[in-house]
Amino acid sequence: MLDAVRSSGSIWWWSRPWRYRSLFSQANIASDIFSGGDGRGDVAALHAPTVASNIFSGGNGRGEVTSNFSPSLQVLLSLRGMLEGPYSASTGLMSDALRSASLIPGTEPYSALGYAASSGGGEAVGAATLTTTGNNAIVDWVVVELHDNTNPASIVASRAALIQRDGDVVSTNGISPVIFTQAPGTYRVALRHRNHLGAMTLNGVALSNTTTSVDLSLAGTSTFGTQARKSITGTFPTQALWAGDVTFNNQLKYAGSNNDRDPILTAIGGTVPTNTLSGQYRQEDINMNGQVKYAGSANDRDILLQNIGGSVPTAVRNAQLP
Ligand SMILES: [Ca+2]
Ligand SMILES: [Ca+2]
Repeated sequence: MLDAVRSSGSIWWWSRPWRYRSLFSQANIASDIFSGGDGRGDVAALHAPTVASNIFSGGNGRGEVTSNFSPSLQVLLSLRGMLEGPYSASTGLMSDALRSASLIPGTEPYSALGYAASSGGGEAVGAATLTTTGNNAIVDWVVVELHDNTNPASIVASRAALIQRDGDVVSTNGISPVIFTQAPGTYRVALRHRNHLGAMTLNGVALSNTTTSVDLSLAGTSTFGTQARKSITGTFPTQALWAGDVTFNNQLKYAGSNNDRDPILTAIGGTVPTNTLSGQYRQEDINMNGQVKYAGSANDRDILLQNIGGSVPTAVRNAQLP
């Protein structure tokens, strides 16, 4: 920018940059600001990323674009719970034997079990997430459901998620709260697992795009129904989901049609009860140690028998879900 001044027959040139800097100091101003196009403040720098270009021609005006300040249609849930099968009351942690044996599938197993997700389904976990060890190591896949508060039989959203050894239920990155694409509101929260009985909060929980915590391992968190969880005693007492639903039909059954015991015997060959089956990710592996076992120490059948009452083999236990 040079100005010319004629003085005493000579031409003198000098720079005057300050004049232009002071006028246009803001970044990203549209070049057509004085020619009918977008004006100052309509560009991205002023938090109006989608202002309509027809601002001066009868269309939407500044501040009328809905994307500017609308709330997110997301709710974040920090859920915690325990699975009886892998839980140890002496450590307060669940075993991650399935993970350490590289048996946890990369894609959620619930679709293949016939679970009809109301949303979600097909969630996948990266191999790196399954390398974490310690308290936050991944134990298995679970399903988290949001139920309608006034009509709790209605599942309004569901997501497959991961559960850590210390009970935290996290999204597929192994760390974050579970996110639902759902309007903020009050929902009952249910936790389900492929061979445990699911449980749901008795009360509605206000969820929003700020993380809300729900801990189903605490006795103080009331649950829907009667004895929805198993009360485990020991050094680290907890409320855990009942183990033993091999058939994933919301019922523990030891004898009779569609019982949960026969598949264990069938899995190990069907005839020799002392056989074991190792190194597989199976519904019949109730204690989730990577081994299907019908008799002997740490077998998968005794847990089922205990959970239907321990003495009357025809007794059943039903999941307390609406
Ligand atoms: Ca069952
Ligand atoms: Ca087992």
